[in-house]
Amino acid sequence: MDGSNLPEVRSTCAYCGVGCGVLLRPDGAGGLTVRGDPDHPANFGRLCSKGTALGETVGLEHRLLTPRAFGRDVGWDDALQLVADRFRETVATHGPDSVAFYVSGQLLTEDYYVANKLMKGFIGSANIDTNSRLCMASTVAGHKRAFGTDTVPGTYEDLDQADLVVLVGSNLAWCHPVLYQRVLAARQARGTRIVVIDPRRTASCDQADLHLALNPGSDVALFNRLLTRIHQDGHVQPDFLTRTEGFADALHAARRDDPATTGLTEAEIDAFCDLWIKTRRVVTVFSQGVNQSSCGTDKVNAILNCHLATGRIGHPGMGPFSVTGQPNAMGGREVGGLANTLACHLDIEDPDHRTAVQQFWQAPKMPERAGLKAVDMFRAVEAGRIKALWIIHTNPAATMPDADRVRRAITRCPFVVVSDITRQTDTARLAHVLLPATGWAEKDGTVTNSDRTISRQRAVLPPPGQARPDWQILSEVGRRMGFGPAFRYRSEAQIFREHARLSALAAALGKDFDISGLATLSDDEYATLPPTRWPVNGSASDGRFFGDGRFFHADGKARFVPVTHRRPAASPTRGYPFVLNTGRIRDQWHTMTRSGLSPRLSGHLAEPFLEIHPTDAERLGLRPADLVKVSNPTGRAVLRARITDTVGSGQVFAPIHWAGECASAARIDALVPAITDPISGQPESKAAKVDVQRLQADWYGFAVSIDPIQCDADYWATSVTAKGFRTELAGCASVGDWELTARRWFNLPEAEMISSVDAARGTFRLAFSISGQVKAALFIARTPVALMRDHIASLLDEEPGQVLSGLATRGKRDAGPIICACFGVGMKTILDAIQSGAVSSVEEIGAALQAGTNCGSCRPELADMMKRSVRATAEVVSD
Ligand SMILES: Nc1nc2c(c(=O)[nH]1)N[C@H]1C(S)=C(S)[C@@H](COP(=O)(O)OP(=O)(O)OC[C@H]3O[C@@H](n4cnc5c(=O)[nH]c(N)nc54)[C@H](O)[C@@H]3O)O[C@H]1N2
Ligand SMILES: Nc1nc2c(c(=O)[nH]1)N[C@H]1C(S)=C(S)[C@@H](COP(=O)(O)OP(=O)(O)OC[C@H]3O[C@@H](n4cnc5c(=O)[nH]c(N)nc54)[C@H](O)[C@@H]3O)O[C@H]1N2
Ligand code: SF4
Ligand SMILES: [Mo]
Repeated sequence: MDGSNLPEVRSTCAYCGVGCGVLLRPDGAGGLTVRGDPDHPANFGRLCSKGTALGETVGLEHRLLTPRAFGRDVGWDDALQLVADRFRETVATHGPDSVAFYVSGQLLTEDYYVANKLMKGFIGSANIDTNSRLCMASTVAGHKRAFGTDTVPGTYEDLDQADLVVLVGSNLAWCHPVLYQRVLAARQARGTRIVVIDPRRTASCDQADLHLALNPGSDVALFNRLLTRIHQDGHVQPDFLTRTEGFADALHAARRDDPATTGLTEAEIDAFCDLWIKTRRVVTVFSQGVNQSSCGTDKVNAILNCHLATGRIGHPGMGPFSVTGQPNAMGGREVGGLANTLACHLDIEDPDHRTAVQQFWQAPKMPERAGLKAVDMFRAVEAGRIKALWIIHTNPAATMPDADRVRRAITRCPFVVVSDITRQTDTARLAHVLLPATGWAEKDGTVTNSDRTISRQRAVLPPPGQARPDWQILSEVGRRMGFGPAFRYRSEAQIFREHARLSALAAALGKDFDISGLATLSDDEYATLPPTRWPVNGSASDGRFFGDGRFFHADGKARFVPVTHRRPAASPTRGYPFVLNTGRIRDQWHTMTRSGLSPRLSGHLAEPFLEIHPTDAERLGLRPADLVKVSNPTGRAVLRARITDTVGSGQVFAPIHWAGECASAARIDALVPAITDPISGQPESKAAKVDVQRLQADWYGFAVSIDPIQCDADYWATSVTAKGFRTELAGCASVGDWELTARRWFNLPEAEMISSVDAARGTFRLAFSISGQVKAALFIARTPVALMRDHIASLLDEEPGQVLSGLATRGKRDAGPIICACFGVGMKTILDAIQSGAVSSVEEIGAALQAGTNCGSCRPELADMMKRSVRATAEVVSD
C-alpha cells in the first residue's frame, strides 16, 4: 500500500520532557515518517536528532510480541490470571506491603493513573515508586518545602523572554535540545546571556558567557553566596518578602557557607553574582546535576531561595525552572506515582486528602503512610519482604544505583512481572512473566511536559503481535484481582476524565493541580485535544504560578529553607581517587532500547567511554583509545578512555546508556553506590568514587557483521549500522585460533573465509562471505585497531576483496564518526572542509555540507570543531 496518501497525525515525541509536537505519517507498511509540528507550542516545528530519527525505531525485530511465563509463550488469559492470582495470594498471605510496583515517568498519564489507583486504592499499599525517584524526586521535595506544592512556576515562553539563562547541572544542548535552541534564538533576538554551572565543559557551554566549573556537589555554597550578595547589594524585594517566611534564617545559614568550597575563583563567583543580580529577567534552569545528589533537595532550595528573595518568580522571563527528563515525568507527579504522594498533588499522609481520594475511588482501603522509595524498595526485595514485584516501562537492572545488587535482588524475588515493549533487556531477562505492551505511535494517551502542557500521544500504527496498552493490562489484572467496577475502563478518554474530575476535588482541598475544566471532554474532544497547559479550570490565567505571591502552604506563604553545603557523600578516599560523574549523550536515550535501533543515532558515539583529564591519563600511562578498568567496592566497568580537558583533573565522566545487552561491562550504575538524599530519597548518581586503571589487553579487535555477534571476549561493545552491527573487542588472554573463534562468534561455521595474517605482529584480518557477499569481518591487532570503521561497516554484503585492506577505496572517503545525524555527515568530512578553508562558520558548514541545517542538535559540536580548528591554526601561527 502506498502510504503517501495517508494523513499526517499529530502526536508527541517519545523522548524527553520538552514534549515536542510531531506529525506522523504512517507508510502503510509498518513504518512512518516524522516531522516537527509547526503548531505545537513547545517546539513550533523544531525537532532534535532523536525526534527526527523516530521513524527508524519502530521496527518489530526486538519487540516482545506475546506474553511469556516461565520461559514460554502463553496466551493473555493465562498470563493475566497468573499475575492476578499471585498478587492476590501474596497480599492475602503476607499483607499488602509484601507486593510492589516499580514504574516509569515514560508511562502515559492514563497508564500511570491506573497503576497508582490499583496499588494505593485497591491493593492498599503505597509500595509503588517510579524511576522518577532517580530523576525528579529532589525537585519535588524542594518545591514542596518552598511552595507547599510541587509546581513548576514558569513556562517555556520565559526562556524566550529572559535576559539571562543560568543552566545549573543541565546539559540542555544535548538533553533538551529544542529548549536550548529556544534559548539560542532568544540570544540572537535580545542578547540573552547564558551561564553554565557544571563541573564539566559540555556542549551547552558552546555559547555561554560564563562557565563555572565548580567542584562536584558544591552548588549550595555557590547559591548561598548569591543569596548573601543579593542581600548585601540591597536587591531583596521587601514586598515579596511579606509573602514568605524564613528569610533571616536562610540568610544566616547562607553566610556560614564558604564560597571557596566551590573551587571557583572570587572573580568567577563575583561575575556570576553581578550578572544574576543585575538582570531582573533571569531564569535558572536546573536538572540532574542538581537533583541527583545526596544534597539534591538542598540544592533545589538554595536556588529557589534566590528567586524568592528577589521576587523573580512567576513573571515573564524569570523564575526557577526545573526541566523534566522523561516525556511524562510531570504527568507522573500529577497522578501521584511516587511512593510518598497521592493522586492530583494530594498528600498520602493527610487524612482529609486520603479520605477524599478513597471516597472518590470507592476504594476498600488506603495506605496511611508513604511506601518504599526505589532504593528501599529493591532493598526490601533483596531482604525477601517484597514477594511479588511488577516492573513497568523501566529497566532498573541497568539504571538503579548499585545495579548488580539490584539485579541480584530481582533474581531472588519469588515472582517478578515485567511489562515492556522489548524482548530482551537487563530486567526483562529476570522476569517470571513478561507482558508485551504497545509502544509509542501504537498507543493513545496524554503526557505533560516541563511547562505543564498536556499533549496527546496518538496511535498511528497497529498494535504488533498481541501487544496491549499498559492501562489495559493493569485494568485487567485489577479486575481479575476482584476490583471489577473500579477498573472497567473502556478507553483512555474515560480514564482521563476520571483523573480530571479528581483534580476538581484536589483543587477544592486547596491544591494547585486543577484540570477540572477537562472533566467533561467527549471522546471526540479527547481525540482532538490540542496541547493544553494546566491549570485548566475555566478561569483565565497566563499559565504561571506565584507571581501574585500566593503559595500553597497553609498560610499561603512561601518558605525560605536554610541550607548549608554538604560534601557529596562519596567524596574521594584513598584507593578511589576519582569522582565518577555520569550522564547523557546527544543521540541516545537511556538504555538504548529505542534510540539504539537507529543507525544514524548510533553513529554519533558508538562505544561506551570514560572521559579523563590529560594529566590523569598521563599519570596512568594511558594512550588515546586505550581501554580502562573502572572499579570500586560497588562494582566495575570497562570503558574506552577519551582523554579530554572537558573534565577536570580528578574527575571522570561516563555515559549511562550502555546496558548489558550492548556491552560486556559498561552498566555504569554498577559503580554507583546507593547513597540517597535524606529528604527526597534520590540517589547520588553523579559523584561515585572510583579507581581507574589501564586494561592490559593482549589484543584489540573490531568486527562488522550482518547478524548480532555472540562473543565472550573480555571487552565488547556493539551498535547498529545501516547494514548490520559493528563491535569493538578486546581480550586479556591470547587466542589460539582466530578462525575458529570468529566462526563461533559470528555463527558462520560454513562461510567462506579469506584472511590476511601477520602472526608475528599479532595482526589478523578475517572476512567471511556467503555466495560472494561479506557477512562478517574481524580485525585483530596488538594495539587499538585503527581502521575506517564506517567505511568497513558499509562493505557488508559487498564482495569480500576490499574489506580486508581496511582502507577506503578510490573515490570513497571515510567520513569518520557521524556528527550530523540528520544528514549523516561525518567528523572527517567536516574537518576537511574547515581545514581546507572552504568554510569558516557553522552557517557555512551548513551551506556546504548540510550539517546542522535540519534539527540543529549538532550545531554546538560544529561550533566547537570550528573553534578548535581556529585555535590550532593560531597556535601554529604563533609558534
Ligand atoms: N540525549 C538524551 N536526552 C535526554 C535523555 C537521554 O537519555 N538522552 N534523558 C532525559 C532524562 S530522563 C533526563 S532526567 C534529562 C537529564 O538532563 P540533564 O540533567 O541535562 O543531563 P545529565 O547528563 O544527566 O546531567 C547534566 C549535567 O550535570 C552535571 N553535573 C554533575 N555533577 C554536578 C554538580 O555537582 N553540580 C552541577 N551544577 N552539575 C553537575 C554533569 O556534568 C552533566 O553535564 O535528560 C533527558 N533528555
Ligand atoms: N548513574 C546514573 N543512573 C541514572 C541516571 C544518571 O544520570 N546516572 N539517570 C536516572 C534517570 S534521570 C532516569 S529517568 C532513569 C532512566 O532509566 P530507565 O527508565 O530504567 O531506562 P529506559 O531505558 O528508559 O527504560 C525504559 C524501558 O521501557 C520500555 N518501554 C518502552 N516503551 C514502553 C511502553 O510503552 N510500555 C512499556 N511497558 N515499556 C516500554 C523500554 O523497552 C525500556 O526497557 O535512569 C536513572 N539512572
Ligand atoms: S527535544 Fe528532541 S527528544 Fe526532546 S521532545 Fe523534542 S524532539 Fe523529542
Ligand atoms: Mo530522568
